[in-house]
Amino acid sequence: MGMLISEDLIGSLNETARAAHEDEFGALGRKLERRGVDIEALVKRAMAWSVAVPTWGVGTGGTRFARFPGKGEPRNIHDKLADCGVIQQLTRGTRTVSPHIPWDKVSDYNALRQEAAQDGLGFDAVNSNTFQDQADQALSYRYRSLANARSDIRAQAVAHNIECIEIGKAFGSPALTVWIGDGTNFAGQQSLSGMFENYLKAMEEVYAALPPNMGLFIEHKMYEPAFYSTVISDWGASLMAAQHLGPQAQCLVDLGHHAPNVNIEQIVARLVHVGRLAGFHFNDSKYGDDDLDSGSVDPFRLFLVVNELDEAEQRGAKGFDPAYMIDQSHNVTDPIESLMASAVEIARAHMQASLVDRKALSEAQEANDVMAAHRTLKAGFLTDVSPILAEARMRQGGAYDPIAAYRASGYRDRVAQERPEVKGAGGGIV
Ligand code: LRH
Ligand code: MN
Ligand code: MN
Repeated sequence: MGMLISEDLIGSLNETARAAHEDEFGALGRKLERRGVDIEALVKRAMAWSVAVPTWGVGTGGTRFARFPGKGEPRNIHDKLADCGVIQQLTRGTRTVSPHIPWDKVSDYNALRQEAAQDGLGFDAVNSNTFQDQADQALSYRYRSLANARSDIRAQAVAHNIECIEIGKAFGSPALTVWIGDGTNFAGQQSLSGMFENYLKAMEEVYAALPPNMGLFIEHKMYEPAFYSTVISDWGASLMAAQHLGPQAQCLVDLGHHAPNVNIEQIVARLVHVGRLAGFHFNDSKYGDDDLDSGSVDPFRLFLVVNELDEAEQRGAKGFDPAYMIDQSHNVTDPIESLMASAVEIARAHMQASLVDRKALSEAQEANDVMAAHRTLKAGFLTDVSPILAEARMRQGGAYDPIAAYRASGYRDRVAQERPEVKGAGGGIV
């Protein structure tokens, strides 16, 4: 691994925290022992956990109204990989990155794979982008892409996705993720059924270009940028498309892409049941696709979703192998800090879910003992698993407190000397 943050610094900060950590880790170990749980097994489980970081997440985000650039923002994919390397070095729970094409376009993808490996990183799903126009593009996506009424525009969008599959092969990516902004802003603008049929025809061509070991992840979103109708608006449309296309197509759930208060954990359960859960884009939200930090608004909802995943894993649900990714936009924080905090919160939910006594839960459910069932589930959520997470990080060379170590390292100031300030404000998500 590249020396992004001094290992001596991480080590000395960890030593300062050591006595308090050991005290707290010991106390938690004894508490769990009384519940018949071996803390050592949980530490191993925490060490094996990983969530992918989006390359677009390390840049300062923005909204439709403005973007306020941050200090030392990454200039290109090389800087983004370095920032992702820092996140992995300190948290040890983000072993892969999820790239977005053409935002991360380079001339040699094999070389980029080697570069990432030097920072201890591999590649997760490649994301295609037909929701924006690029400077060198022949035809506009103004009236949308894979579901466009015009076959030449659909063909251009198909060709881009096939190029992303080729890039994914060079990266060793497990999947191509396709999210389209296609839809309409006016009633009558397009045929609702015609758009879906055009989408399926186009996606058949994309699917046909997949190598046998690559998945096609279909990401639904209720609205935005289309505000009257969206082609792949929910898990129903997503599942229909996946089932139409074939076994390599699966449904990706972005936590922010649903109506407020939708029971996302139940969507997870349904997609697990049908063997089509591709994976996740983790974030948090209050109103819509807010792309806030994971666990920052409603950690209990995050726990309930991750609990469904844990349950599926523990019972060995058929074909269950989801890809976990973060998908957030950081507007008022240092993106590295937000991504580290989020990675820790997602790992926390994973540990809390791992603590749920599945046997006691199913016994309570069978006996229709509602309160016992609820209390059994909640016992996981209410346990402070921080010492397990810290132990898992430190055993792998990570930091006791990733954000404190990052701040002490002066990394942002250091890279700001090489990365010129981006002037001006504009809209957009990256
Ligand atoms: C769409 C989305 C999708 C994109 C990303 C930038 O809202 O969640 O995953 O690829 O944002
Ligand atoms: Mn997403
Ligand atoms: Mn989104």
